[in-house]
Amino acid sequence: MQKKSKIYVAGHRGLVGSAIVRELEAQGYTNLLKRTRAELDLMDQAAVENFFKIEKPEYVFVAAAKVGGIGANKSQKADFIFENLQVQNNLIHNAYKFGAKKLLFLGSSCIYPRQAPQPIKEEYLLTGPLEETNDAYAVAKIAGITMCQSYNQQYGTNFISVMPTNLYGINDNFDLENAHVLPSLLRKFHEAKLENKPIVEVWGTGSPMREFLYVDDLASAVVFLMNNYDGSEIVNIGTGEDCTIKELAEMIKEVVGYEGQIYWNTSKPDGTPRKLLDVSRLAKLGWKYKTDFKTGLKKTYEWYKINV
Ligand code: GFB
Repeated sequence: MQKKSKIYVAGHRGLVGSAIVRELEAQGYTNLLKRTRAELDLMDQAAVENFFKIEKPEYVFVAAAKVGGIGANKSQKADFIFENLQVQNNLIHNAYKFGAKKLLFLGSSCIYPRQAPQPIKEEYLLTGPLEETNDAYAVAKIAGITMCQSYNQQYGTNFISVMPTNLYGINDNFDLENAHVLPSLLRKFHEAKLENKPIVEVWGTGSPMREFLYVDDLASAVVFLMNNYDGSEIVNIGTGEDCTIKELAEMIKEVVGYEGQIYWNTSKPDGTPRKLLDVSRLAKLGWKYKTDFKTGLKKTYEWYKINV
């Protein structure tokens, strides 16, 4: 990308999209294209086609998606598969139709088989059954990856797909029913501290393991890959380290300064036992994450206290 390239960030207001915009601006890219949902409904095929026809972006970051934690994924499977397929089809097809130079598609680490060997290598994709709680979302994302690969093969496009691990950071979703575990627990422990609640409910057994990447690092990785990677093979983006949900809860309890007890509600699902990504492909390309977990957690909590 050149500093004046026309770069469209689809989903620019979300956790990932807003971080990508911050990273692009910090690196001096001045010609960024953004549309709010009110300005452009990405579910509307004709509207998206018209937008690409007029604007003809050169680079497209597909950071628009319907996303959520285990609760949302389990209870809204129809919405997750329909909305994600619709949005990515519209963006990928029109990026091809109106000659985008390059597109970066964002998947997720939940696309891998539930029992994949750990750490998970990119080639383990489609080698086993998916995690039930998020199979609808995973199938949609796998379709997006396959679509990018198919358009590259048939039409000679340059559409790359990247698989981030669990992300967190400023501008995340803190809704207790639909959010991911980290923002949910930050909010639960924070509110319990303010309201002097004696106990905080945490879902599941606490034994599953999760890897967390600070969203600004993800943004740095996707800008790096947009500028340095042209393959059709997917690329994992993560830290290569994970912890149990129990350790996460203890860390968040400490960062927030909550003194009460934790109640493990095992009627809630645990989800995938582990999904640690093998990040050696990305390391070989020359990128590594920077923000250590404690620092990222503190930054996110500071932001939360001021903005939420
Ligand atoms: O981030 P999360 O909701 O989704 O993490 P996944 C779920 C894990 O955290 C489960 C535990 O083991 C939950 O039992 N957990 C404990 C909680 N307390 C809470 C809580 O208050 N809220 C939530 N949400 N979880 C998602 C996929 O899987 O990962 C998505 O469903 C996406 O599709 C995302 O891929 C990155 O990490 O299990």
